[in-house]
Amino acid sequence: MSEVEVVVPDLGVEGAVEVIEICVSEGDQVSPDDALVVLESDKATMEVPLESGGTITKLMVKEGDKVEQGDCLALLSATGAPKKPESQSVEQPVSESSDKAAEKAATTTDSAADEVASGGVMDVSIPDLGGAESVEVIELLMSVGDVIESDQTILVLESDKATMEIPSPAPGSIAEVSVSVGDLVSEGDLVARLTLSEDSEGAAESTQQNPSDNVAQTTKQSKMTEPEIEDLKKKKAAVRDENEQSTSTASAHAGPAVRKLARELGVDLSLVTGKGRSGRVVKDDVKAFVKGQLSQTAISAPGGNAYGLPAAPALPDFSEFGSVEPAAMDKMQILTARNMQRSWLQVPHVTQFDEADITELELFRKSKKAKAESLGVKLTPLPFILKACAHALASLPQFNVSIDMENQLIIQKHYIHIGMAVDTPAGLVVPVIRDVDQKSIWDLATECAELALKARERKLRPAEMQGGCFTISSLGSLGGTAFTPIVNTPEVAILGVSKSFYKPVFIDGEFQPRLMLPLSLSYDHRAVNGVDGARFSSHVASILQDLRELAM
Ligand code: CAO
Repeated sequence: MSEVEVVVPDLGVEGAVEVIEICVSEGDQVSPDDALVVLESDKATMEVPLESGGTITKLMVKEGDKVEQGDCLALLSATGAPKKPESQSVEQPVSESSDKAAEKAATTTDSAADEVASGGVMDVSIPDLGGAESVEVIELLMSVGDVIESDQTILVLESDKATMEIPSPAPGSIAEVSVSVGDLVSEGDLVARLTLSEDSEGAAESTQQNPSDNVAQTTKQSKMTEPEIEDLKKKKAAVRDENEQSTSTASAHAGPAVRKLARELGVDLSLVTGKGRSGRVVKDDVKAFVKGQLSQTAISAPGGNAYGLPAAPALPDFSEFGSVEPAAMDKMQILTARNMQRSWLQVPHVTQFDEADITELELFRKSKKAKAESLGVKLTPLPFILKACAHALASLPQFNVSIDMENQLIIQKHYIHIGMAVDTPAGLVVPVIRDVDQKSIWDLATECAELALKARERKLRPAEMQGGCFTISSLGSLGGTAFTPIVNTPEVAILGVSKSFYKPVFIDGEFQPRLMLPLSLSYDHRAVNGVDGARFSSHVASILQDLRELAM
């Protein structure tokens, strides 16, 4: 056995590139063609495979290092001759041509852009891929009607060893998409038709136009007929779903080997949490994700599909019964639907109904109206309900947990952060108010209003929607007498609040009109038993009935 240096081959790239993934460890037995590292330039991700088998004796680089041609990546105690003796060395592997192609792809067809007059329609074709042919389209980052800028990536290709981004050669709007994910393409293949912006030789047009504007713009510039416009709209709707998926996958940061593994296992990379450098998804993340999914399946449905449910029958053609109009679900609708379904199927729900007598609370709240106005705060019942729930969570800590069924753990939380369901034009969002137990009613009123406003303006940061222990869903301003809210997993309980109403209550020998607030507490019966469910709701009710209970 001889020890050899595995070096960075000619990458056809100017300057240094980053090591973004190390695919082996010291001591690993490796075979020819096993990936050693993944390198990344501005435009391409390249896997460096080994040409000889043997044992990795030493790794000379770590993730994040910058390397150039000839730099030593690892020492290999090689067994046998390199697989390709004509290669410059063991370690002269890689996708030289693919990488050059990627660089070429990155610079694309500037000349093509020059050839076409602005305001016209331009065919966008696959550029010179450095000789590579039949390269797979793995991501489609455009759909009909999209307004794009020059150099914006519209397509990602992947060969065995390299991932290449294909940028748009000019600004404009996409009039036609000629390829789909999974297609194999070669130099010269048409991928899209681009309606050039009037100022395509200067700055790109604003990308903030709405989809119908885009269609109109395309129509105007390419002089489309009415049937063509209809056809264009249909195509746009058809690609939207696929594009949604591609966009989410595109946002995953992962090398070709990882993407290949994910495809083989049918894993949507956008759902995988990357534990590599800068959130990069590595092979172990994909494997851990699959393991997690399998164990969830085992827990929820031994011997069945994910939930042991029969497949839903195909939908009928509703247009047979009257006029219909299908509309693509947006990302938030898809996410909400998935979360609700998962929680509904995984959590054994029980809903406890109760009523809180808020007659005195409402008198107190109204007595604070002037102060609220002077503070510029709207004082609704919600901050009081938040405070009551925080007190109940502290008194009944079995509600302030998450369940880890995989590891059979109950995770007790020692903080009290409460989510508040907010109805927005874009759908349901749940901002989280931190340390509710430590805040005053005025603080909570202010924060509720600020978070609800941010939610409706779609300005919430992800961190503002994370870390909740419990959720309140208040439909009190709308009506209804009770409902069964779905637990916002991984929390174990949620309080639904309906509209208060007067009812006669028998007190001291006579009926008195009392203002009652309906409470609907749904909880996860794995974490909370029925007695505690009743205790929690009556604890909340007793505080709302008499705020002095907060001091007890
Ligand atoms: N009974 C009677 N009136 C109530 C009430 C109740 N339970 N709760 C609130 N109100 C009143 C308020 O006092 C206010 O009246 P005034 O203007 O006269 O003071 C009015 O209803 C409107 O309140 P609001 O909705 O502006 O404020 P809020 O603090 O009660 O709620 C928020 C804020 C963000 C929770 C709410 O606006 C919202 O979006 N609710 C929907 C939540 C949701 O979508 N849940 C479903 C989730 S799926 O399970």
